[in-house]
Amino acid sequence: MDKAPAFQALTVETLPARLGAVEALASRIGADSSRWDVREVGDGNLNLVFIVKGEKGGAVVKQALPYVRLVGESWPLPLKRSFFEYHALVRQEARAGEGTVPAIYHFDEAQALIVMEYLTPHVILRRALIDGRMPPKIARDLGLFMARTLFRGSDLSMKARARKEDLALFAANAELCDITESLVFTDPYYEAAMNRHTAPQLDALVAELRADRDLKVEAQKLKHMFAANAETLVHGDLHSGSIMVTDEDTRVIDPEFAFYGPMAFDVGMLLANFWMAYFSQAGHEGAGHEKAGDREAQRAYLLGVIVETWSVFREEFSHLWRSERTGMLYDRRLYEDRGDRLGSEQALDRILHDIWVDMLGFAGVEIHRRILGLAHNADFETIEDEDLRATCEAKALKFGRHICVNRERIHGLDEINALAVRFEKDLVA
Ligand code: SR1
Ligand code: MG
Repeated sequence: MDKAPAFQALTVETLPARLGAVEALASRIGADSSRWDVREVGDGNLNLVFIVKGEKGGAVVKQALPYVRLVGESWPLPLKRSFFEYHALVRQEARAGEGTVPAIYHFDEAQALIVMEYLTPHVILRRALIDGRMPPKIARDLGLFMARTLFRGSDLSMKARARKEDLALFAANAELCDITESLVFTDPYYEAAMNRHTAPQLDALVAELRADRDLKVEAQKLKHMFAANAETLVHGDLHSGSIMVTDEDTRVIDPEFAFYGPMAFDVGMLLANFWMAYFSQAGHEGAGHEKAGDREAQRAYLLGVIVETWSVFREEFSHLWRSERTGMLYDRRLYEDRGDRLGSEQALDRILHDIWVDMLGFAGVEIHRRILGLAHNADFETIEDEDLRATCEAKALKFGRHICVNRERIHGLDEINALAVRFEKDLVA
């Protein structure tokens, strides 16, 4: 049997010749590869991303590199992450529905590349929020996406053997989990070599957070949960840079960090990114034609998105609990089949309560790592005035600490959003 050719990174110049014979690509964009227009557009931390356009249309080619692009060849990373991304996309589409993730046209494991749908005129959600746009459907689409993928990938829905086999498959995504375990849960809380923060403005606050025993205990407890609670297939990197939007459409992309972990992780990471967008708005006021204060509507929109995302998640999760609970957990024979619907509702309330509490913890550490760790986000990074950026970041850091440490005592969306407003207006010591 022929061996698959060894991995070789694509370039703008080599892509047409190397992929010209891939039928799934040629049939979509046009067979004459000499006429393809190729652009490398990857601005993420890890991979190459090409947009390829031909006479019939366009497609995206995403290829993993054997190292972390953000850092360079000194940080090797397995190509197999592309395999996990492909398998996660397949499962997410099956669980959340067609049109929630990009359609996959072709997967080449040896070349670590996925050919997928070119989403246009979509933009990255993070960019849209920085620009002051208010895509109207994101809360509903993302609430549904999370409820459906997280419920249907768990023992609440899947047959026990199928889930355990899948868990074993994704357990090999260890290096990507290791990135999260280090960069999210540990590095922000000590002077790790690759950390950076806006200095000297944040120095005192950063020292305070690194000396904060309660915070560090919580961060390690959350890390333990992340590593040991293999509850469902999570996306694993569900931030606003992993979502593409138009006003009508929402797509979740980039699930290469997928693994079996806690349901609350995806929810917490997503809401953390909305809260960071909220705290960064002051830094984008006055941009272009806008005057100071012009981002008030954007702030209200973001708090509304947080409320709606959680409400839709909760409602859909509850609906699936009642209609699709076919796994080995909370067996219907213990509840509905013997007329005890209230018992099953009590169990549901408890599960949702646990997701809520853990979600707040994961959100808190995600906020911290984006300001103190290696991988920052554009919401804050694009604020050029460093004093203004630090002011926004400090509020977010304090809010993150509060929701992480006090998460058992925060009871609902009104309370959490009122807290966000108080931190934003500097009304909290
Ligand atoms: C070294 S990778 C840094 C970050 O980029 C990815 O998008 C993940 O969020 C990861 O933590
Ligand atoms: Mg990514």
